[in-house]
This record gives sequence, structure tokens and C-alpha cells, in this order.
Amino acid sequence: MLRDNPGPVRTVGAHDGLTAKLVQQAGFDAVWSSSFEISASHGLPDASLVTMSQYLAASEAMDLSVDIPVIADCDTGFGGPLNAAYTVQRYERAGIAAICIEDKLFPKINSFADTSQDLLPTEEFVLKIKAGKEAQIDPDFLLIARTEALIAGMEVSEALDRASAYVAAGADAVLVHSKSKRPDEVLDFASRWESEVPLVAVPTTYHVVDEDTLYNAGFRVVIYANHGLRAAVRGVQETLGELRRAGRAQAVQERIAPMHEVFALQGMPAQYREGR
Ligand code: SPV
Ligand code: MG
Repeated sequence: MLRDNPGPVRTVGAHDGLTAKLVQQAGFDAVWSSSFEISASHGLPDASLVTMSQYLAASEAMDLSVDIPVIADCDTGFGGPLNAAYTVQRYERAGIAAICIEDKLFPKINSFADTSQDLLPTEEFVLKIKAGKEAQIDPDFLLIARTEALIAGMEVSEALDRASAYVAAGADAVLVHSKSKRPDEVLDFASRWESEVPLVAVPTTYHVVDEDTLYNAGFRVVIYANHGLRAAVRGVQETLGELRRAGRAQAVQERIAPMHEVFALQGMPAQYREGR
């Protein structure tokens, strides 16, 4: 998945089978099974409240719904090295293409939360990566190591040191996360990255950057982590607001997807699809 793509692997966040299908339908290369989206879909903050089994079930539902690969956001690996190993076993057995684990402390909180972030010491996160890679059976399964050093306010040099240690421990790719409004710090990271191991970018706050710039800098995967969910929240709010104001369903008829389109997304057999 990471090496043969002609450009970046363009990936979008999802939280269930339907949203994964929308990612595939829009022509993207991969689905990001997002902890933020899955937590939000439960009406919960992205703060290690949803359990590993719930995340896995959501990732499986996504994977069963699409032909493109699913990259599962596994937060901190759900605990220590034993948990990371068990996570690899379970996700690999479920047929998920790749998982991503990050170097925050368990329980973690979303990277954009208005709070300070504490990281695990490098040596301890290395133990999780090693345990995960030792548990891996399928040679094609990928373990992405994510450093939150920049999120925690550390220097690019600390992010590079951590990422290098994670690669030495066996990580197949490195996600360097940033909450900067500009792409400068991730581009600086990439320009100083000496390894062949591919880099992953999540341009949520530094959304001014384009894919070509990221690709030319060395990023092989670009993840639009939550754009489908945020589009849905805005779309549902506006439609329901209009429905409440108007007092009849006709007022929103033109702004909602017809039933037959949802039938098609559901895989409803064609003879049953005559919708309204
Ligand atoms: C997610 O989508 O859950 C991520 C990306 O991990 S972020 O929300 O930016 O932490
Ligand atoms: Mg997450």
C-alpha cells in the first residue's frame, strides 16, 4: 500500500460501514478508522473511553464495507506492550491492513484538546512497537508509529529522535502529528528525515498545505482525519434546523439524499431499490 502508489495514499476518516463507503465512493485510496470519529459517533470525547473491542468492531465494519485498505487508529495501543501485541493480533486477524499507535500516555485525549499533553518516555513506546511487531504474522500488515512530540510542544529535533527510535524498533511508517496552523514544522521534520521509512501527514490544522507539497516533502500518506464527520454534523444541523422551522418534510426534500442512493450504498439488491 505504501510503496507502489504513484502519489500519496489519500486517506479519509470514517467511523462505520456507511462512512467508509462514502470515502471509497469519493475515490480515495484508504480509510482512516478514526478514534475521534468513532468516539464522536458514540457521543463521547476522544479520551480512551471507547474500548479496544468497540474500536475493532467499528474497523471491521468499515473493512467489510469497502475494497480499499483500512488504517486503524489504535490510540496508545490500548495500554502497555502486552496490549499493543494483542491489538496487532486482533486487528491483523480481522484483516485490517494497518494500525497506528501513538506515544501519548494512556488514557489519552484528542491531540487538539485544549490541554497539555504528556508523552510516554521513548524507551517505553519502543517496547510497545517491538511487542506489536513480534506479534505480527502477516508480512503485509503495517504498524505505523505516531509521535505526538510536536503536539506536546516539543522541538522538531525531539520528534525526529523519537521517530528514529520507533523505526529502529520496527515501525513500518511514521506519523508526525502537528496542531500548527502552518505546515512549516512537519515540512521541517520531513526535510531532516533521513530514513527510507515513509511519513504520514494529518493536515487538519495546517489545511493550507496541498498534497503535492506534502508528497514532494516525503509524505507518502495524507490523512484527512475527520472531514466526512464534520461535513455530516454541519449538514444534519442545517437540515434539521430547517425541518423544525418549516414544519413539513417537503422543506428539506431537495437537500437530502434520496432513499435509492442510500439503498445503493447499503448494497440493497437492485430489484428493491425503487426509492423515493
Ligand atoms: C483521529 O482522527 O482520531 C486522529 C487524528 O487521531 S486527531 O483527531 O487529529 O488526533
Ligand atoms: Mg485518534
